[in-house]
Amino acid sequence: MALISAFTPVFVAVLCGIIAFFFFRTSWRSESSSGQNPPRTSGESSRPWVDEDLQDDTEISGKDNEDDDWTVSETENLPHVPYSPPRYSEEEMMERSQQFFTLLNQRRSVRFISPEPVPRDIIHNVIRAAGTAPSGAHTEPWTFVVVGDSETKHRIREIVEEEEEINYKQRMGDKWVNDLRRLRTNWVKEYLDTAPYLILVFKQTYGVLPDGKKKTHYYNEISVSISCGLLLAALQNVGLVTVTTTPLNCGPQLRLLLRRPANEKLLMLLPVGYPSPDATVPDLTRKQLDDLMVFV
Ligand code: IYR
Repeated sequence: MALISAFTPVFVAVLCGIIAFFFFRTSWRSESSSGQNPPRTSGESSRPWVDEDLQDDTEISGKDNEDDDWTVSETENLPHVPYSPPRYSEEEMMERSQQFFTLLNQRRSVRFISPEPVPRDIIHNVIRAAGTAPSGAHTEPWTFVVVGDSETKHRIREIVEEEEEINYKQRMGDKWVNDLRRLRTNWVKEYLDTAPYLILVFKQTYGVLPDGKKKTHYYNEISVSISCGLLLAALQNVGLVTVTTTPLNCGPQLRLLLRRPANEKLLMLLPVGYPSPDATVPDLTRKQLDDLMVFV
């Protein structure tokens, strides 16, 4: 008994030491994850689908580029003109809205694309349609690179498959790979060879004027994403198919291959063509109106 009470101060000191050790270790950990330390690489990221190459804040007043020469837009010299688009009767509106929904509801992401050629003028028109998208301050921050050359398509396939294999095996993580299992996707992308065209959509993170000054491209990612939506609708309208792919970590290599400038970042890669005669798609259903709309 006497021995225990003699050791009590020692026990208390050791206990305090252990508690202090765990306390400081925990608070150091929470600090390091609160943005004080350098960002984690995509391999360790909790959001592995956010491509590192696409993370930029050039549109926030170019704050990372304060030394650069940014232009200031001219003000008030743009004329405003009358606008009167077609006006339909309510019956026509009903009919047109129903038809448009039916058309878009037939769209599916198709991974089996026929090599059958597609007239180039049709590709020109669908890209014109995509280029009608609204954009921040009408900056039109998009570049659509159309690849029809077989060798370039094959090189793109090699780059994408090499990165995608690492994505599936390491970067994406078990949960993501498991979530995709029922869609039967993997890193082998035959459509990158077979599709008559690959359309690589780049967002311009800023513009470069003829005098070399930079121009802010507000909301460039949202603007280009809207243009991609219009492009998908335009393709559906002519009976062509595609699959929206965002090849993770391939942007820089593909940008160099296609000799695009440093202000352009790959947002989406769309293989385009007719579906293969034996094409299949997963038997998915869409949400009903009540599940996707809230009316207030
Ligand atoms: N980019 C990969 C993985 C992939 C991710 C999502 I989210 C999909 O809906 C489908 C695939 C690929 O293209 O295979």
